[in-house]
Amino acid sequence: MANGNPRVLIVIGSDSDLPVIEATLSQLEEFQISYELRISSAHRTPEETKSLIKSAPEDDFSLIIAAAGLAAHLPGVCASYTHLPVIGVPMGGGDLNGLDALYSIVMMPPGVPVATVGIGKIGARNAAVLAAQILSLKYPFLADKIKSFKETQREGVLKKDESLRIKKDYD
Ligand code: RP5
Repeated sequence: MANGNPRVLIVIGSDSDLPVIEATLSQLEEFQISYELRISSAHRTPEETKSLIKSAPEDDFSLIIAAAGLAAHLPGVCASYTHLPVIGVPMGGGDLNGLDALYSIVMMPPGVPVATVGIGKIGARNAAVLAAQILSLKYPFLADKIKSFKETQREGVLKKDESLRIKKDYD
């Protein structure tokens, strides 16, 4: 635990996932959650992935966010090697537009869940929000940050409603 701040391990299957996972990084930064990003592939570097994930608790990580595309086994493999919560982010692209990754990540066998978010950048951002919500159970400063994050969203919608309201009356 760095200065009372939880640490999140982010694992991506390839550097080609980086442009999408930047949405996770910036949202974690907004919440001031410490993180480390690593590239590790369930298929291309299976042994290194195993040791990275097995050592995550002693390396002081509280939660893992794993992102991969195509036959995306990385989040599930991470979940198989750790008791830490794993959030899976399916990457879009490929001939199946990310549906392959979504199904691979979400359809885990009983007893080995991966908390799966949506495909692509929206999911990547939500992964950070979900991580903050899970970690807020132990770190109260995050509960305050999430509350104000939600309040900002609420105000944004109200403001848009005010400026975009469309009305049509027929007598
Ligand atoms: C997955 O295969 C990676 O997570 C990436 O989304 C996809 C393609 O990888 P590259 O061929 O671009 O390295 O394992």
